[in-house]
Amino acid sequence: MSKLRDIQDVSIDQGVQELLEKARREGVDTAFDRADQMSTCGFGSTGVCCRHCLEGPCRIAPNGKGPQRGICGADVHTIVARNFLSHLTEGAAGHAEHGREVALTLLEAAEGTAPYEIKDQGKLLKVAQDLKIDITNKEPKEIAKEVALKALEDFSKQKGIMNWVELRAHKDSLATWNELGVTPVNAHLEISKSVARSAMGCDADPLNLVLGGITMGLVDGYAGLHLSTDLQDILFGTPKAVKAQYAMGVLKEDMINIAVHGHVPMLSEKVVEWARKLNSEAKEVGAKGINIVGVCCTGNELLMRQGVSVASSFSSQELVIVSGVLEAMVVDIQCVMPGIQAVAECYHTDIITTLPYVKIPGASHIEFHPEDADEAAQAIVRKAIGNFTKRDPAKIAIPQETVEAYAGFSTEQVVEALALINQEDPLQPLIEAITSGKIRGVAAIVGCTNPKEKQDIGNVTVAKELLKNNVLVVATGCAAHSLAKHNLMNPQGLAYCGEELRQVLEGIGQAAGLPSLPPVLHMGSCVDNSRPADLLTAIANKLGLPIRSLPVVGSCPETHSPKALSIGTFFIAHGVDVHVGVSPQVSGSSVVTEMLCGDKVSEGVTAEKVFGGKLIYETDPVKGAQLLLERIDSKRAALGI
Ligand code: CUV
Ligand code: SF4
Repeated sequence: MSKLRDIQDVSIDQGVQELLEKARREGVDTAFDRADQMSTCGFGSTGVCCRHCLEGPCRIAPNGKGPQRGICGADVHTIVARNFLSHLTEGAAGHAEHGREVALTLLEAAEGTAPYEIKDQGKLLKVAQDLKIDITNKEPKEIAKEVALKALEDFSKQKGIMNWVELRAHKDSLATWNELGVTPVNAHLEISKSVARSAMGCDADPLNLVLGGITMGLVDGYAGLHLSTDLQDILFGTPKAVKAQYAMGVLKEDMINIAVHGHVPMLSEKVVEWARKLNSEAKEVGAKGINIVGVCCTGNELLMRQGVSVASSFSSQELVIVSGVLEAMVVDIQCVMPGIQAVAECYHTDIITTLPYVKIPGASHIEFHPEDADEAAQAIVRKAIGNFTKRDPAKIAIPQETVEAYAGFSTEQVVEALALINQEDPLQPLIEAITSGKIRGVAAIVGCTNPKEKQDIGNVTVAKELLKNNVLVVATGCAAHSLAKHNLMNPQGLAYCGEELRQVLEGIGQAAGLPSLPPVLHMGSCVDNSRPADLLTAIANKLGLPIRSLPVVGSCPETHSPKALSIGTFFIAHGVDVHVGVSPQVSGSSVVTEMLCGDKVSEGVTAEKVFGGKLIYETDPVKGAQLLLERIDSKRAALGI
């Protein structure tokens, strides 16, 4: 067995370190330790292994020493491009399914068959108007139904372009995509086409395959991110500034702890609602009440709208169970490690899966459908209550630390805060700060944590480097967990900001009656990457510039998920440079690497030439931040600011 990393090399979060130590002591296997025992495959990690048909698997030997084509004759560039496209397709499919589930729920809520309200009627009207739906003399439910049907067209129409692309895309970006023929018609059609073209004997042209990948990025961005955010805001409310706690210390010994984990808020919102309603039943079994804690993007969703505290990001999800005080972990889709069940079996915790197409052997299954959401959520909460007395006192250990974080920065909330400075023209103070150089640029730090990596260090280091250089930082996903836990979402983190950025944050905060805005603005879950995109589109429109010319960048320092690649591609298609700190598994092909990462003077077609933004792969977070700063500066120089 390979040697396990020292605890200090696994995470910079002390609570995670404590729980990992406990897990090792108790003989519990976790992703961090499995990562140490897994040897990385040199073929797979460079993208040169093809499993697209049963003639293979075929793999291309590096340095020309061995076969240079698969049995079908596919060369390394075809194989790498096809594998890259498959990753993007998987990512886009995950977010598109998320969008479709929310659209169906909105429809059922509008028709009165699912127990959800329309919490944000203002947003409903806004989205309806943007979709050019006639709203005169119509009840909110009628309008919601029409909006939901428009959304579902994005999974069915056979001609034209997706409604949500038309609704949300910047016109210059759209013109580029139309010219290239990459604009999606409907999400399902494009995903299906993408799977079909990656099969043996179909698309073999690396450039064409990469362009297919751009379509997947757009499917992800519009049918996934934008559509989900818009409809979730309508159903559950548009986030407003909130204050909550982060880190493992949010677990409470005297309460029934339920972790909600996954992505789609239909389930988690109901669990929170029923946890409140069934609080008295918790007291009957001797607990003080019910404590809901968030994990992964469900954590972000609940934090943003309900102020629910957040226990863990992706890579440490199993360790929440190791605390010995978790009565249940209820999950829906995506980023749910199958390993949680084996860990749960060492404690009293119940893993509860909820969707017919996401099950884990050994876990309990309480099926969740929007129509009977109330019944399912009650059953889930009661199951957790029933577990409270089964705890083993000898196995309880909750890390002490919690960290305060401000979150809830939807685009609407940001604009509202800015309007306190300039009511007529809310974006003006932000634009003025950027043009004057007080804010050097804007960066979105997004994506995951990865058990192979030292948890939080990449996300936090990139953020601190950028803040120090007066870059305004927004965050989503598990990257937001990292930044919050390390004080970058509360006033303590102002110490990491450059002087000029700090003045801007204090100026805006004070107009809103706060000492300051936090150094990093938490914009939500992964699908909420639509929010920074919306903000960019608004700024670009206001300036009459394409998004590609703005000094903005994205960074995904610790990703594990193909979803992060498809979101990154969505941003690159807008001309935004995207840094990744984990290998995107394309280095086996010089041609594909050049298309994604090459620059203007490269031979052949590159993302930078076509879109104005590229992929930057750099494992060292300090260097990664440096490369992003260079890109910000060159875009500023081109604008003459
Ligand atoms: Ni969608 S995709 S690990 S939960 S951010 Fe977290 Fe976020 Fe990555 Fe998964
Ligand atoms: Fe091999 Fe070609 Fe089949 Fe891939 S598609 S496994 S390269 S024969």
